Amino acid sequence: MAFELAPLPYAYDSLQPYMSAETLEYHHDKHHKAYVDNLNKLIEGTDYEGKDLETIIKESFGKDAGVFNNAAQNFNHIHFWPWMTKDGGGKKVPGAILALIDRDLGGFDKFRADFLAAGATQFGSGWAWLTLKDGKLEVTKTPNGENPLVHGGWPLLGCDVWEHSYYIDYRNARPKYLEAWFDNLINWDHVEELYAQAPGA
Ligand code: MN3
Repeated sequence: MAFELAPLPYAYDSLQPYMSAETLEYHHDKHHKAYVDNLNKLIEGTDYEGKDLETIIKESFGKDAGVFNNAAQNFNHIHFWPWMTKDGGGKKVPGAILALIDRDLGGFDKFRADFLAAGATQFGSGWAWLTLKDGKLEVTKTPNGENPLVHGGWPLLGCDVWEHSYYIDYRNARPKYLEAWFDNLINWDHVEELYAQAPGA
């Protein structure tokens, strides 16, 4: 069965003023849709057809760039929408996650600084991540559509730092976008859900 575009879990204007309706209309309806459509076209009639998204991502990494890029970006965006919520962000971290941040990342403030730095220093398009790997949290960054799944990790939180995610609202000011995103939009409930789903958790 072909992959379908995951619906945006809120109204287009619900993340304003931190992310505009125009950004979400383009980002979800054009960019995410294109990844899904391209993925379906590329896997039709191949061994990938019928496999689940994570399997396709892992099997195509380093082998089939077109399939990989579109499959990974579909996965990343399926989570990017619920990683954001109106009135989110800031220090509303659930206790269980905060305890891990304290244990592995030197506390909330250092985690925030490291996450923002990862996003700001990713050269060109990519993602900043809070990743669970070998039972420990890490802050990482990846280029293009790459994600922690292909590096033995499990993504708990990711911020899209492709220009299509911020250029309409912030122009070239990626660090401003990252700060606004982190402090006002993060949906920690989805981070907690992913933590509960982590392989081996
Ligand atoms: Mn994107």
